[in-house]
Amino acid sequence: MLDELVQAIIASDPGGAENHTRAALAAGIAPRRIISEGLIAGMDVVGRRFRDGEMFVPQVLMSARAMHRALNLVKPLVTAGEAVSAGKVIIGTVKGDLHDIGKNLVAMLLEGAGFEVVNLGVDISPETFVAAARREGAELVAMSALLTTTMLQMRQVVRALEEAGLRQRVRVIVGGAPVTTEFANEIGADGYGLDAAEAVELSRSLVAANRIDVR
Ligand code: B1M
Repeated sequence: MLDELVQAIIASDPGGAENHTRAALAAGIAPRRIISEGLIAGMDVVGRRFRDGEMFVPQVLMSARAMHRALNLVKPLVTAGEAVSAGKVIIGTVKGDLHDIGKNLVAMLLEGAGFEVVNLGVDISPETFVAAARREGAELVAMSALLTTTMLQMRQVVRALEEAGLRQRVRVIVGGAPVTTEFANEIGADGYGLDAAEAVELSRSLVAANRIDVR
């Protein structure tokens, strides 16, 4: 039954995802299992296929819509004790930059992977990133930039997090077409994601390592 849900997500089929979720709930499958073995499993495949060029932006957006439809059914049923977040992420496109398609894909795949995502939108100042990271108790700040001019803002955000005393507990990842691993290292970020799937893998490993560090 959960296999069918996984297939509906991969097939970018919101109606199917909703139906299979209802069927799984009716069969008594725990909401938490539906999320991890249905929705997250499906979005994992979507992320990998997108990275490998086997799925394209419109399909990924429809898969994310399917995931959200199903998630809306199960989320209210997840009890407080059952809800295990993969981590809390603040994501935004940096100041001066209005490109948001790639950033939204990253946000959707992160959500699909079980992260709690606060999507700030576009044209986000360092002060806004810092305020959101503090307010939300974020474990990760994720920044996107598509312009060679605006990617420089990422350095300001890293500095602002340092000045606010948050850098120890908040990991930072960056991405977007002009960004590189070298640039990420140079500005003191914790990692660079080439694409949305890589951003998810990186986020998983950074949050897991950070949770061990702060224990
Ligand atoms: Co703009 N634009 N644009 N644009 N635009 C580019 C980026 C450009 C390369 C086009 C070109 O000249 N060939 C060029 C940048 C040149 C440069 O700086 N090197 C450019 C320019 C110059 C501009 C304007 C300055 C044009 C003008 O007004 N003269 C202007 C700037 C506005 C501003 O931001 N202040 C501008 C405006 C726009 C539109 C508003 C028209 C529109 C954006 C609409 C929107 O986003 N809602 C737009 C678009 C659509 C593009 C192109 C055509 C497509 C970008 C896109 O969405 N790609 C782009 C050319 C191109 O890339 N072919 C271009 C699809 C998306 C899925 O990919 O965003 O790369 P991408 O995201 C990928 C990865 O990069 C990565 O994962 C994603 C999925 O795998 N990724 C991350 C992204 N963020 C990540 C974060 C991570 C990890 C991975 O971790 C946190």
